Amino acid sequence: MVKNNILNQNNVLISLGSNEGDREKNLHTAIGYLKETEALSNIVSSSIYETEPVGLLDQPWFLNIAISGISSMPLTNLMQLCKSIEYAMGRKIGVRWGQRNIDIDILLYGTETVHSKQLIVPHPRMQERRFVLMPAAEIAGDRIHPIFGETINELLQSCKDRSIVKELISLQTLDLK
Ligand code: PH2
Ligand code: MG
Ligand code: MG
Repeated sequence: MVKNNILNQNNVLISLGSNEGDREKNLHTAIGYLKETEALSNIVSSSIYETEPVGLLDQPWFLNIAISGISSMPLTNLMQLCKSIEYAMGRKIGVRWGQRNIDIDILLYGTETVHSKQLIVPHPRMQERRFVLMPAAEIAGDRIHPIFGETINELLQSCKDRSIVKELISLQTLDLK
């Protein structure tokens, strides 16, 4: 297998969302866990956006954020870690696309593409969702989607989703320490 580089460090792009409880605190807590476990280093985060629910409309508005970082953790382990953070934060198994206190989705993992029963990377619906692409474009607009061969900025430009996504807490004022 050809590794991305000799240290096998991968540039990871993650989307987080919350529409239950203290939404902002939930995002901070989840990012804190990712830092603490050293799953990700060199974390860069987007602003926090308040977003209209997509898929299942009758639920509270979300806060969404995107973060990028470097990870030397294999993709499946990182996915398991994201799931265990959701579990540790008390996420309940609810309806698909329904209300949740925290959702952590891996969008991109280096240039890897995986399509298994447990995991699909790149995230299969990222190109259809403004609430994913807007925050992601803020920190990784030039990153190329390994399947579509287009940048995040280009995907955002051609995205037909017109649901509302508004910047709530700008990167400048966001304190993610
Ligand atoms: N997540 C979903 C379904 N719908 N809508 C918004 N605005 N933000 C989300 O994070 C979101 C959603 C399923 O993961
Ligand atoms: Mg999701
Ligand atoms: Mg998810």
